[in-house]
Amino acid sequence: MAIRPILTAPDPRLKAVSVAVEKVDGEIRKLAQDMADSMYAADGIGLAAIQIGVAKRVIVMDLDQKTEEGRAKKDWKVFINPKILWASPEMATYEEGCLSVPDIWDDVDRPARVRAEWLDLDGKRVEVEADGMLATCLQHEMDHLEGILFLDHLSRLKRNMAIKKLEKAKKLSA
Ligand code: K2U
Ligand code: ZN
Repeated sequence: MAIRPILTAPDPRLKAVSVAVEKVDGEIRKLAQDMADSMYAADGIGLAAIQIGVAKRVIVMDLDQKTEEGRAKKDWKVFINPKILWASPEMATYEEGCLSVPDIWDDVDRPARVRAEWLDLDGKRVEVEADGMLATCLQHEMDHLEGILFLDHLSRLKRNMAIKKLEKAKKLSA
């Protein structure tokens, strides 16, 4: 159990391309637990390992809606070495935010449905066709594994304005 600090943009470490997990072992299970602890502490619904500074292709997610008392049951899922096998031509738009891009939200268009595969914490291969929030969040987190933030999908003007706001916030909190 360890809540680890979440990197916030601008930070060159968030641009790293994460490396594949060779073996799903105790180290990866501890990393996944720390990621889940950090995600819940920040009230997020997803987190990529790079967001806590670890450039490994690991994502955790808990899309269950929170109740007043917080999440009724912590039912987080782990996605190791995720790959998108197919993406629909139809697109969907969600207002996205990011624990690494505090206080900035904007609409992002992404394929509405994706077929993806990954390894679970037992090292077992899973393949699912996802739509809705799972499709969006999975694509958002997989962008992180390539060093891509949702800001990179916005217009140059919006992205530059967001970076300026983030730089100012960092200076004020330094
Ligand atoms: O990478 C992340 O920080 C994960 C996002 C999950 C997400 C973002 C966009 C679309 C779907 C899922 C966060 O965990 S959830 C958004 C958020 C952002 C800041 C504070 C709290 C929650
Ligand atoms: Zn994010």
